[in-house]
Amino acid sequence: MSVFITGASSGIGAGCARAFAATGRELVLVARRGERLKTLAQELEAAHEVKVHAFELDVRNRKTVEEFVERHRSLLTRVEILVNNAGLAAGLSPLQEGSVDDWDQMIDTNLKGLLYVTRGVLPYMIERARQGGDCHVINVGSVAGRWVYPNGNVYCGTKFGVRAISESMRVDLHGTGIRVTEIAPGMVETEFSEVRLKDKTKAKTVYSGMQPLSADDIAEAVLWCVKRPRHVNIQEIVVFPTAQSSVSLVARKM
Ligand code: NDP
Ligand code: 8X3
Repeated sequence: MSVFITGASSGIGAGCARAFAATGRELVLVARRGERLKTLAQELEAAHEVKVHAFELDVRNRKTVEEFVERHRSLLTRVEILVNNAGLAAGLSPLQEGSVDDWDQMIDTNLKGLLYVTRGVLPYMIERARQGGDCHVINVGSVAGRWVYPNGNVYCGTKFGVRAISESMRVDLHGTGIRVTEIAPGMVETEFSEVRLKDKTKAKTVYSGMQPLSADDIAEAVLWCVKRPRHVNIQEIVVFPTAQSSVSLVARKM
C-alpha cells in the first residue's frame, strides 16, 4: 500500500514523506520542482527499504492532473493514504489592494488543485477500501481556516474552504470506511513565508524571537492520526506553537 503526498518538495509535505518512509510505506510524491523531489526520493530510498515514485505535477492544471491519473492507474490502485498538502499563501495585503494574480494562484492551488487531485485519486481509494484497505485522506488546512487575521483575506478564504471540503468529503464518504482528517497548523517554519512575502529576509522576521512549529511536528501529528485504530477517525486537529496563542497573538523574546 502506498501514500500519495502533494507538495512534497519542501516543508510539511517533505516532512510527511520522511515520516511515512520511516514506516516503510511506498510513496508517490508530486510537486512542481521535480529535481527536488528526485533528490528526496533518492535520499529516502537510500535510508529506508522503500520505493519512492516522484513526479513533477502542477496541481493547478486540471488537464495535467487528469492525464497523470490516467497514466498512473496501476500506482493509484495501491494508494491508501492521500495527503493533500500542496498549497501556499501569496501576498499579505488588504483586500482592496490585493493582487488578483496572487488570489488566482491561491484559489487554483489550495482549493481547485486539492479538488482535482482528490477527484482523480479518491475513486481508487474507494475501491481499495471496498477490498478491505485502510484508507485515509489528510487535508492540510490551517488555523487561517478557522480564524481570520488582517490581510489574510483570500488565503483565509481558501483554508476555510479546505475545512468545508474536508467536512463534505467525510459525509460523502459515509459508510466507505475511509477516514478524513483535516490538520490545521499555526506558524510552521518552512518556505511558506518566503513564498508569501517573496523575500527571504522578511520571511525570517516572521519567526524572530519565537519558536515556531517545524514541518516534522506536523508530520508527526499526521502520522499519529493515521496510526489510530481503523475505527478511530481524528476529524480535525489544530496545532499551534506554544508561543502563538491565537492567529494574531505571538509572544516574542527580543
Ligand atoms: P512550503 O512552501 O515549504 O511547501 C509548499 C509545497 O506545496 C511545496 O512542496 C510546493 O512545491 C507545493 N506546491 C505549491 N504550489 C503547487 C502546485 N501548483 N502544484 C504542486 N505543488 C505545489 O510550505 P508549507 O510546507 O508550510 O506548506 C504546506 C501546506 O501547509 C500548505 O497547504 C500551507 O497552506 C499549509 N500551512 C502552512 C503553514 C505554515 O505556517 N507554514 C501553517 C498552516 C498551513 P513546488 O513549489 O515544488 O510545486
Ligand atoms: C499559515 C498560518 O497564521 O500564517 O496557514 O495563516 S498563518
